[in-house]
Amino acid sequence: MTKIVATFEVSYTQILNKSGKLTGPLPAFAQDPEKLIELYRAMVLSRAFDAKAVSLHRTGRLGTFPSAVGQEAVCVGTASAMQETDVFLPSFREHGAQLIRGVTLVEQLLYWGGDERGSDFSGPKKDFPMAVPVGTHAPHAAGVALAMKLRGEERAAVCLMGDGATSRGDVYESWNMAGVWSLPVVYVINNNQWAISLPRSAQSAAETLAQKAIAAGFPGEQVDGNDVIAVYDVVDKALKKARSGGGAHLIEAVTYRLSDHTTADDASRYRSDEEVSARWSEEPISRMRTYLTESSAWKKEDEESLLAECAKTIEAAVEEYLATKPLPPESMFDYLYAELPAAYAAQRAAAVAASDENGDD
Ligand SMILES: Cc1ncc(C[n+]2csc(CCOP(=O)(O)OP(=O)(O)O)c2C)c(N)n1
Ligand SMILES: [Mg+2]
Repeated sequence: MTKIVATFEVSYTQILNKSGKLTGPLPAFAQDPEKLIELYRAMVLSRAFDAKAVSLHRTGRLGTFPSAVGQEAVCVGTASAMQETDVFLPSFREHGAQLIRGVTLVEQLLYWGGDERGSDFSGPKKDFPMAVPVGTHAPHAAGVALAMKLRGEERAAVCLMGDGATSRGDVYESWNMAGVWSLPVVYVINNNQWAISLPRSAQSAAETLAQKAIAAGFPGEQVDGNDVIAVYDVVDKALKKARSGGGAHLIEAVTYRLSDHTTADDASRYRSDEEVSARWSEEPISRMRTYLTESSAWKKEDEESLLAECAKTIEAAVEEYLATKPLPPESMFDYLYAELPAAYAAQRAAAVAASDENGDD
């Protein structure tokens, strides 16, 4: 005898399509145009900051930077659905989300400029610093969620990662524990179709990345990652469920990386211009602007003043960043160990001596 012992389905949610038309009813939170304008403004600021960061890198004033052009709705929708008391564990392409969490532009510039103080957030003290090692923050997210559960708190952890991260062993281990212990954690996959030069098709033979959660015993779903209303809505529901004891959830936000992987990459070496230009028609900001404009909530003058405001905010942050006195070179030894191992003590002393010799103060 053979019988079916398990079946599963993976849903895909979209509310606003690429032409800025509604494909389903607006969720309650989105009935207030002010809320939609807030999401739109955050996406525009994120993109403007992105462009500035890339030009700072090009002119030698910032380290390698991972642009998130085209993926603003994933970050803004996810972070906007979070409560202040939730804990955010980002990977490295999440400046749009960190902005909403209260990490300042200056802190973000310091981080990408190689200054440790950029990870000492003045805002969300409990949020984690960016995880540059791919997927290593997923087990941390399960640990954070376990602590919340043991303490009986109504909070949740949110872990954002890329499509490539879903192939990592530690990510599977994290999902396994999140399922077994029914942890208050929401995993959001920013599926931007690429892991540097590796396309999604070569990343996994699974039909969706969302279904990987089902093997771990909790729901996985897809959302249009270029639709900020839909991203907010599915993350909001998953978070409410997680906070009230309903366990873990995985959301695969389907989007596209319109930029190079980082400023150290040249994506034209592995993908065609045609592919990229076709994807520009799906990006999240213009569809939202179309929707707001057509529903008379947004005018040309609003757009102009928003762009001017973003430029001013960013310029002020850049000025403060560039005026920040760098930490002394020996500081690189100071934040890893409670007590510096002997082998590094000599290196630290050499760094102090070298900076004294160079006249650094
Ligand atoms: C453990 C580890 N292996 C390799 C790398 C090098 N690396 C940096 S980003 C990246 C691809 C990540 O792809 P994805 O998870 O899809 O995130 P995306 O960059 O597309 O946002 C790789 C392999 C790394 N940072 N960490
Ligand atoms: Mg990716």
